[in-house]
Amino acid sequence: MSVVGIDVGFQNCYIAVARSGGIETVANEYSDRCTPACVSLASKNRMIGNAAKSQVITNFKNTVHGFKKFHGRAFDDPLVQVEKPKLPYSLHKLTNGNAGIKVRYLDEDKVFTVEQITGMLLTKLKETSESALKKPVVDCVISVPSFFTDAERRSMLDATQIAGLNCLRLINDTTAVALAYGIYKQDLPTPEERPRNVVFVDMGHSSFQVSITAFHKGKLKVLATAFDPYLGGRNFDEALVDYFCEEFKGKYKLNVRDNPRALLRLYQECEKLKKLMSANSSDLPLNIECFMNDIDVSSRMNRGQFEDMCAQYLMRVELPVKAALEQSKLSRDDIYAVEIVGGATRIPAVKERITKFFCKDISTTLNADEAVARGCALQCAILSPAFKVREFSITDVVPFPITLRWKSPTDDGLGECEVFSKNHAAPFSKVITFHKKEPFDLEAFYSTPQDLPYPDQSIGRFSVQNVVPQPDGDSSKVKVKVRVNVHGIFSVSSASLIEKQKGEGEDMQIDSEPMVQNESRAEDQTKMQVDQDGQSQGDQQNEDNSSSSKEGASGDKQDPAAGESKPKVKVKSIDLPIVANNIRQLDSDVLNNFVEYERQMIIQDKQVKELNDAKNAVEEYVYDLRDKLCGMYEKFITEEDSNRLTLMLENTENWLYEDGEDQPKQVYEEKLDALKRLGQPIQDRHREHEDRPRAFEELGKKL
Ligand code: ATP
Ligand code: K
Ligand code: MG
Repeated sequence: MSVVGIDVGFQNCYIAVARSGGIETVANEYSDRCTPACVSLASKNRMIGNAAKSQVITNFKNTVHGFKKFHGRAFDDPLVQVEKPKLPYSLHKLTNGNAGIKVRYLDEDKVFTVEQITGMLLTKLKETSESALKKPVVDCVISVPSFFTDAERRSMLDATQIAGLNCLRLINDTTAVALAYGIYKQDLPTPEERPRNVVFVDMGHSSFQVSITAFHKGKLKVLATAFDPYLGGRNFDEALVDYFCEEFKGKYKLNVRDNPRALLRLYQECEKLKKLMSANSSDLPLNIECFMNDIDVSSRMNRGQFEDMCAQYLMRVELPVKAALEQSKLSRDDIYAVEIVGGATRIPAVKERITKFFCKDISTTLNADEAVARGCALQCAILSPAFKVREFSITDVVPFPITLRWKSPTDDGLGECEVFSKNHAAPFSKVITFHKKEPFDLEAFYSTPQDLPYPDQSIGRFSVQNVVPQPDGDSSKVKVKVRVNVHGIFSVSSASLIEKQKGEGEDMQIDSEPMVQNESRAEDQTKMQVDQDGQSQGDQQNEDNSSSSKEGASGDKQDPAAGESKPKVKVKSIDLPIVANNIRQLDSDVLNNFVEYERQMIIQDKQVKELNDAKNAVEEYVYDLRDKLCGMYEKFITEEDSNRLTLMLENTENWLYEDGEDQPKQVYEEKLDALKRLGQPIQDRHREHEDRPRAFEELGKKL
């Protein structure tokens, strides 16, 4: 089992793995620990990560970035419509109404779903972790923003499956950071002591998240989360881009927005300038050569101007911070530390706003770029039975309240109740008791559409089937388990019908208000229960799907229907099937097709890579041998042979740019072999010569 944590950022992705006893962030083949969230499609292959980023300008129509926000969204979604005109690539409405990404790939027009694009990115991240760990990677933990709704989380999980990953947990960004902060702290309060409350702030490229977390020895509990899903580093880039577009219109008569390439370059330069301004408050230049219509442009900017320009964004920093503190019901004095991560928290004005709000210096003890990935890897290590790591229990929160509404075909009465309030502990299961004579539907939805950063409040419809009256015609007691699972996804996870046995008292509660009870066991205890049932701990996340008919339900004790004085009666519980509808998730056959297609694309990329490697090997050999012929090999070949070989090398080089430009792999391999047959004897003579004195030396040492 692999221990891998992945931070899939809007702009930057990081991977951390467990290796030789510790958690470390790993670098990709470019020796870069950051892999850009970028995928570029081409006529023969795909480029992903750093290689794709270098195509952003040259192949802008087919280079996809900034897609994280499209997860689980329809093409007509207002957010998608706002983003669309800013994208250098095209979006396309899929038959299911979702937003697809239209590109040219293998010389054909193709539309990919966002799950496929993220799947491609994850394929790359999977390969990077595999080469770091030198073994196949399947199990992992991946981070998502804390404000992601069910649809977005499900879409993210679909993407992990497309990449052949098994995501053990989708963990919220700020919760991963909290784990990275807490797990190594030796001085956390004991259970009797007051908790240590820490604020975590993460401003990335696209969003701003805040959480307040209470720590005790061996555990953390998130008290509150708040966010601005639309505030991040890119807003600051955009402010600069807007400014310079205006300026260049007047100064150079350039319409930058009409030229996608120029606009993309301006974005890149503005981001660089923004970063420079974080370290430097003086006037800084912006120079772009041959920007548009062969015109070089130049301008200047300083931090003061920049902050004025971004006042509207800076104003928004305080809001989630304040909201989180209010929800946590703590005062500023209860806060032990404010830890900031995320690239955009490096903007001095952003830091100032946070410092000012808490009247407290902020800490930067965590690695701003890597903390999320490290937290993910730590969570993966905790979940892995193969890896020894300090136990640390995590209680997260439900970001948006969830309501359940029910009705059955012949019922006139509709009912609803809020099953999970805002900031309710998660993961968590509850059992709701209904009294029903026939199958019924449960409609789950987010209760507060005005706070939801998603246009549709519905979560799904769950039909509880096979409900029948009792033999005496009475309603049956139906216990329904609702759950927010480890990924933060809601479901009606199981239902059972409790058969009345002879001798049981009459049930007076008929089809009235259902009874909600917290399952008597919290998440950690659920695990114990699972163990008792003879399943391994590793199966815990599959618990949702487990179904078996058991004698006696464990939640029964608190049920008032079974009166306290009555002798304990045996009840039989029968599992009921649940059919989930309107869940925003890919159909399994569609998903399987995507999995298969991804595999084919991986093979295609591998073939292209092998072909390029074979071609490059010929080129390298030509250059290497030519250099050596007039250098170290000079004494080991006759002048005549050397001239002949040099000519041959020159011919090969020309061939590589002409007929040899596009040949099957085998042709390059044969070419290389032919060259080596001539080069090898020279190399051998040289080596023999070199080894001889060394052999004498060795002999001398021995004597
Ligand atoms: P998200 O969390 O929204 O999904 P992300 O995780 O990809 O995005 P990060 O890598 O945390 O984002 O941060 C990237 C942002 O931080 C970019 O806008 C980048 O320009 C900005 N950034 C990085 N370094 C600096 C700096 N020194 N000064 C200002 N901004 C910076
Ligand atoms: K990141
Ligand atoms: Mg991030």
